[in-house]
Amino acid sequence: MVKPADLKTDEVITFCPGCGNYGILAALKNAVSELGLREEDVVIVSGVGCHGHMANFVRVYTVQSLHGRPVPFAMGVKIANKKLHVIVLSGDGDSFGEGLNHFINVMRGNSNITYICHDNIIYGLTTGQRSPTADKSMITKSTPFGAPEIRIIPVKLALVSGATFVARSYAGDIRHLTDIIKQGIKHEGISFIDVLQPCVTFNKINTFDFYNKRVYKLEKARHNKKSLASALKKAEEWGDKIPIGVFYQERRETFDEFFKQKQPLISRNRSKIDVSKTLEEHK
Ligand SMILES: Cc1ncc(C[n+]2csc(CCOP(=O)(O)OP(=O)(O)O)c2C)c(N)n1
Ligand code: SF4
Repeated sequence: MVKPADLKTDEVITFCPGCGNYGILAALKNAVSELGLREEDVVIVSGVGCHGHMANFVRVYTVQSLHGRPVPFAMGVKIANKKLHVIVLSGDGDSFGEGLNHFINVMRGNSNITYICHDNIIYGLTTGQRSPTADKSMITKSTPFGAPEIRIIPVKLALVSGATFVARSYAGDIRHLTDIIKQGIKHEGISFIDVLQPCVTFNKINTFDFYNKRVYKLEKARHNKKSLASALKKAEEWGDKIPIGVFYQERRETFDEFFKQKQPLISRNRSKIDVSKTLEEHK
């Protein structure tokens, strides 16, 4: 079995000291190791942002795609070879700014993909502009007077978009995050995990201290994860108490089950397929 240390690459990790991304990196490696997955069966597709650099730091197949566009890449990989475990790493800007349409469509399409959002409530890589998950009142360098838009609540958006596994975890609780990622990977269908990820450099509000005082576990709160109504109610909780854990889970026909894909496309016999006519048409 591959150990977390075996999943280290030779790249120099460029996250700021103390960044919440270190916790996500550790939990992701733990999850791959504890599930006994083979490196060659895991594909990470990231967007562009600080989160996107993580594609360089895990020794599995990885693609760093474009800002806001990890979903089309990930779906392409999954369609070509449904046996692979495909994991999207995205940011709150990547997911809910540039990539919002992809987010909604992949949730309702129920592709068998694990979608992890590094939610630091800020644009980290571009040095601290407002993100769609920020409160109206949050002052940033791009919004010195706050902003008129109310915040997007990732868990709520995933729920109303039709996701079949919706969870939240916290980069400061690596054990909890590891378990949630493992559940997400094992889930048949789309699994969405919103990770509370402190950006120690540009977000001075949502710090480790802020979350340590507020997070509590749904697992210990007798939450019924089969009830969409209960999940939506919990999704609205954001104040003195912030829930983490699995909000909702259901089993529904997946993207590839709908298309009755019995075997990965790459294992189909391609020797009798003649594409010369199509190539000719597009000359
Ligand atoms: C199409 C496109 N638009 C904008 C950018 C500039 N850009 C790069 S990263 C980023 C925001 C990153 O924020 P987030 O997705 O939350 O990731 P973080 O850096 O916080 O992990 C932006 C706007 C880009 N690279 N490509
Ligand atoms: S800018 Fe923020 S999110 Fe990016 S590496 Fe630094 S602390 Fe982490």
